[in-house]
Amino acid sequence: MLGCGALGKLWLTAFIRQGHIVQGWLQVPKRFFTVNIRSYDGIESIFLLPANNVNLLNNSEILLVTLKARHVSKAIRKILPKLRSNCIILLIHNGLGIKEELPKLIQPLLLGTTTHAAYSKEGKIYHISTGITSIGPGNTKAKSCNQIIDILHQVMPKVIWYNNITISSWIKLAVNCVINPLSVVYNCCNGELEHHYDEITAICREVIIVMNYEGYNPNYDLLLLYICKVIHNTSSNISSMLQDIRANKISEIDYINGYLLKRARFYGLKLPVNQWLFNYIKDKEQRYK
Ligand code: KPL
Repeated sequence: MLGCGALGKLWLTAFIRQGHIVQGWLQVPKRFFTVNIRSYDGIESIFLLPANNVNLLNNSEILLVTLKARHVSKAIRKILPKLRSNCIILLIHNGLGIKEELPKLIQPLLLGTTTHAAYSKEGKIYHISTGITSIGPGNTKAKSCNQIIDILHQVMPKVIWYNNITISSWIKLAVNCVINPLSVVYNCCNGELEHHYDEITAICREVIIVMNYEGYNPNYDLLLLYICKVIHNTSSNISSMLQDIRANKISEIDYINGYLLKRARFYGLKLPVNQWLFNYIKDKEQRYK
């Protein structure tokens, strides 16, 4: 596991419960680390897990990367020489635009998004809502990797395979374009956004315009309904962007609304609402002490 934040630890413990051998690859190397987790049904468990063991890494069948988007490509470049050629690399993160940053891989690459929600507080991971992980091929070598989905599905349901993952990634992008920056503007948990329907619809309209140019034609009402459902299901959650801003960390805005704006520029489009949100978050980040 590359990226041992809340989501990474959630997957690690889920793998262990199913009897798989796992390890964390930590930025500050350690031989072991603990994971203290509270599942969505309230059960608390503590695990002691191995970390930074090169032998284990050399023999890994799957490298699951749950790092924040902006750290993914650098971390993969570093670890790549230690991976065997058939080790599946699975990226699960918010936003789009990472694939373009990656080096050419000989390994199968899978791309995924998830609606599982988890956060970390005072050293403990809280799995606050279960969700769906959508996975699909990110290169031609991964086209026949769909059997891994059964294992991942057993580990942390639900996992769904898509031959074309890009549409799911765009839908997740739409969710994040709405919830993440708006939750920062109002400094609120996701559920509070139910009171800001006008902004939600305005952002969503702009996302749809770009999606149409990209060749996708999602139904506006259904997309809006889906976003509202995610807001409802994750109502007590503090979005990852608000968590970053509160902790004075650089957010994933470049890969969320920033990616949308990049594609819009490509088509000669202007997206005033998303541009405003992008500038707002950038401005916040520049004010960090
Ligand atoms: O992905 C999320 C995030 O916080 O980054 C949502 C779905 C908005 C849940 O909080």
